Amino acid sequence: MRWYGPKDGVSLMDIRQAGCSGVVTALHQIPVGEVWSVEDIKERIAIVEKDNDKFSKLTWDVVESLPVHEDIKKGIPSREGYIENYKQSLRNLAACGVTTVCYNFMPVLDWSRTQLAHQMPDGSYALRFVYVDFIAFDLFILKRPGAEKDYDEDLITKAKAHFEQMTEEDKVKLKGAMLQGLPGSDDAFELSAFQKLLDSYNHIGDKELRENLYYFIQQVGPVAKEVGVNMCIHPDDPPRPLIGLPRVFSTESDVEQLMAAYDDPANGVTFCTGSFGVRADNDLVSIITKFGHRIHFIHLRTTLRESEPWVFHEAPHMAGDVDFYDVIEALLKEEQNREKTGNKVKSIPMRPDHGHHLWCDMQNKYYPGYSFVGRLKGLAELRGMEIAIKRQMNK
Ligand code: CS2
Ligand code: MN
Repeated sequence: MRWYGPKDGVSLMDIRQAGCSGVVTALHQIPVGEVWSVEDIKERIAIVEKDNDKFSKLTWDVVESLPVHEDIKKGIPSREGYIENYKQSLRNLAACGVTTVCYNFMPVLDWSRTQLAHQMPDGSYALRFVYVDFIAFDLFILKRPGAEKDYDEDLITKAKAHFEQMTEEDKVKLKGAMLQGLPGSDDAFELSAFQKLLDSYNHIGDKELRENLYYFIQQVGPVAKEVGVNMCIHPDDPPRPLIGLPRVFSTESDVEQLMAAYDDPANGVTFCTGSFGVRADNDLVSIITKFGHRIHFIHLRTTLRESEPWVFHEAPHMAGDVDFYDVIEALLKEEQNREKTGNKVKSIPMRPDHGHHLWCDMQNKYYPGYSFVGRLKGLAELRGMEIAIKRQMNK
């Protein structure tokens, strides 16, 4: 399970008792771009392992994320210093034995939803993305100059009508959801500062962002390889350009291009079924079959596509568009293959990713999508399915 560190409402004991042997965490307190020192890394390891002499063992298995500074994404000269810092953080993590490192390359925003608390039929709350909400935010709350050219006319008309019908409370919620800030951070974006960040990307289109990503991996990849770190990029969420900003890791073709840009296992993928799976044109099993040996980390969750274009919510793990039977079987086959291919990581770390906020989760303050019992429910179902498929495969 993901753990946001000592200030997370979920405790390490909760995670242990959910049946986990590893945590996914990051040093969220260190500003993006600065080096993660050996001392800070060791401090986090000591916290994670603190009760290992009394109870079953917990270890820090995956870093999520070692964030990439915006200057690297923009490809401006100051990126060189940030790339050097990134390499140093990789060396330090490796020296402490933490060797799976997730990152992403989404400009400005990380994952985005227009609703952080969409009520499900059973009363629990899910994350949801509604394209007209999003367009309404862009045009009428943010008022981004030139935004109109990014949308079809009929969608703009719909968004306008929709915005006019929204209550003030809905508008505040929409703004809050869109500006919630980066995962693990307590600082939301402020509207004008947000627009400034967007402006700083004016010269960056799909082609430039792609080049900057490939440059980044070509620079840090050899260091990761040398020190034995498996880098794994998280796909864009949602997997499409947003708010005038390009996104370049959303499809199977994006995977293929990035894997080729630095063709070494150190350059790998976080296989997030929720992010890839929201696009009907992404064939999840095909991605596993072709690039399984480059998958170093797995996120299992699913969305349900409600309507086109781009209306989806995060469904119960077993009731969305992702066919987990097929996906888990393909992943287990990849793990079996590793016996032959000599890949040193035999069991790929997995986390259940986002979950619903259930009533029992309401008593605690959790980060959106990262409640405890909601995720535990997903994890328990996934684990049951994994065990059953394993039995079936070995018959
Ligand atoms: C989540 C994110 O959107 C998702 O699928 O897993 O919290 C993700 O972890 C970050 O965007 C990048 O690592
Ligand atoms: Mn994910």
